[in-house]
Amino acid sequence: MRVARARLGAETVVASNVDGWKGRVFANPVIAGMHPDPSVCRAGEDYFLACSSFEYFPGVPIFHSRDLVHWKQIGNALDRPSQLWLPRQTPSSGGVYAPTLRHHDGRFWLITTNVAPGGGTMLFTATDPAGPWSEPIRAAGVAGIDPDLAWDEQGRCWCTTAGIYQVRLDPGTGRTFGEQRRLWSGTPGAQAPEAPHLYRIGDYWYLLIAEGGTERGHSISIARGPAPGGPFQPCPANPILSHRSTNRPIQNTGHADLVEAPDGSWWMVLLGVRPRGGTPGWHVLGRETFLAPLTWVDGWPVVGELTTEMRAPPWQSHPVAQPPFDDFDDGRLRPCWVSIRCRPAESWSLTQRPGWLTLHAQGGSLDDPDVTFVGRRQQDVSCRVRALVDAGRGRGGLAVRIDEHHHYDLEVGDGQVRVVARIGSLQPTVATRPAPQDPVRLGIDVLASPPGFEHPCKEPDRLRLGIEESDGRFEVMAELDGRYLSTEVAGGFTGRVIGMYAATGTVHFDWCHYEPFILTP
Ligand code: 6LW
Repeated sequence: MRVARARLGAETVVASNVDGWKGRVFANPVIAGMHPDPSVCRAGEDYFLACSSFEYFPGVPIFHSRDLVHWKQIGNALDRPSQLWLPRQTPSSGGVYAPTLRHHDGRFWLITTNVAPGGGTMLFTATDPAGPWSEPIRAAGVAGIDPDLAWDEQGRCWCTTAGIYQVRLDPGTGRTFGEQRRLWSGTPGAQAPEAPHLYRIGDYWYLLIAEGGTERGHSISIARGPAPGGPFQPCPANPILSHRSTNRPIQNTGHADLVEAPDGSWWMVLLGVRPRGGTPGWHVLGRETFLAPLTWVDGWPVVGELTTEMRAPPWQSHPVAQPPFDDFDDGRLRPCWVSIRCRPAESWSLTQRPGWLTLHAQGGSLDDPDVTFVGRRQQDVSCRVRALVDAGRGRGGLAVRIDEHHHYDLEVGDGQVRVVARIGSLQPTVATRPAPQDPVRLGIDVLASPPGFEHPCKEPDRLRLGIEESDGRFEVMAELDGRYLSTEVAGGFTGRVIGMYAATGTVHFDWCHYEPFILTP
C-alpha cells in the first residue's frame, strides 16, 4: 500500500491511493516532551489535563482540548511563589510530583505532592483552570505521593495515594478523617503500586493503578469493588496495558487516567517514552503524554492499540498552532517558559529593555542551584533553536539541560563564544571562537537518529551547537552525542529543557525561536 503523508503540527493526514480509504490519524504523543503523569477531566465539551513539573517553576502545566488530540497549554496551576517556592537544595527530579485534576460541583480541584523540604500534599481549587488557582490548602494527614480525589454519592471526598492507601478528606480545609487505610498492594510480585485513580462507573468503583516502576517494566492494572473503600477484586486480565518485554517504539507505559467523551466513548491518557539508538535505548524528551482508546467488556476496560500514529476520534477538531517564535513583545512570559526551582523577580525583566528578555545572573552557570534560566521543554526528536543574544554586560547563552550535572552550554561573553559539555563530573570546554558580531545569533540543532532499538547507530540523537552567521549560514562549533543528555544516563524523572541563561552580569535576548524539523519523505 502506498501512503502519502504530510505532517501538520501534531496531526498527520494520511491518504491511501490503493484502497481508497481516506481518514485522519493523529500523532502520539498528544503532548510531547516532558509532560508525565497526565491527569485529565472533562467539563461539558472541554477537556483539561495537568502534569508533574518536578524542579521547574511555574509548576503543574495545565492544557485544554476539545478533542483529546490537540492540546494547548493555557497556564500553570502553581504560578506564584506563595503557591510554590522550591528551596535551593531541591534536587533535580525533586519538587512537584503527580497531580490529579478533577471537576466537581462546578469547580476544578487539583491535588499534588511537593516532595521538596517543607512541601507535602497540597490542594488547589479554581473556577477557571487557566487560573488563578487558590493558595495551597495543606493536607498534613495525607502521606505518600500520587494523591487522587474522588467524591461518593453522599458527597464525601476520598483521597487515595500510592501504596495503595486511602483516607477521607475535606478538600476545602485539607482536614482528614481517621488514618490512611491500605486498599490494595497491586499484582503480587510487581513493584511500586502507585498512581491510583478511583472512579464510579456503572455498578462498580474502579481503582486504576500503575505498577512495575516507571521504567521499562511499567504497567497499568485495575481492580473493582462495591464501594470507594473496596473490597477490590483485581481484573483477571491485569495488566490491562504494558509494553514491557516488547520492542515497540513507545515504552515505559503507565500512570494513566480515564475520561469519557460526550459520545460515550472512553479514552485513556498515560505516560510513555520513546527510546532511540542502540541497546538499551535512550529517551531524551522525558516521559510524554499519550492517548489510547478504551472499550468495556464484561465490566472491565480493554485498552486499544497504542501506537505513534493512531486513528483519530471522529470528532477531531482542528490542530492548535503553537507559535514557534517568541520575540518577547507580549509583555508577559508565555506559560511554556520555565525556570529552575524559582524565578525571583529581580532575575528577569521584559520591560528593562522593551521587546527583549533581560536576565540578571543570580548564580553561576547551569551547575549552580541559583542559575538564572528561562527554558522550554524539548518536544520534538529533531528540532532547531535560535536566539539573538546581547551579552555586552555579562556572559550567557543557550543551554540544553536534563539536570545540573548533564547539560550542554553554548555561551557568549567577553567577545568569545564557547561550548561547554557537562557530563557527570566532567566539564570540558569543547570549542571556543571569537564572537562574529554583537548581538550574536546562537543556535542548536538536535538531529534524531533513525528509530529502532536495533539500529547500528548507538546514540539517540546528536546536538550541533554553533553560530548563525549574518549570511544565514549555520557554523557548527561542536557536534555532541545525545546519550549524555538522556534519562538512562542522567537518571531521574525528567527530560530535556532548552533555554536561555545568564551566568554572569546581564544578558539580553531579543527573540528565541524553537521549531521542529519535519522530514517529509
Ligand atoms: C510519580 C509516580 C510515577 O509520582 O513517577 O510513573 C513519579 N509514575 O506515579 C514521578 O513522576
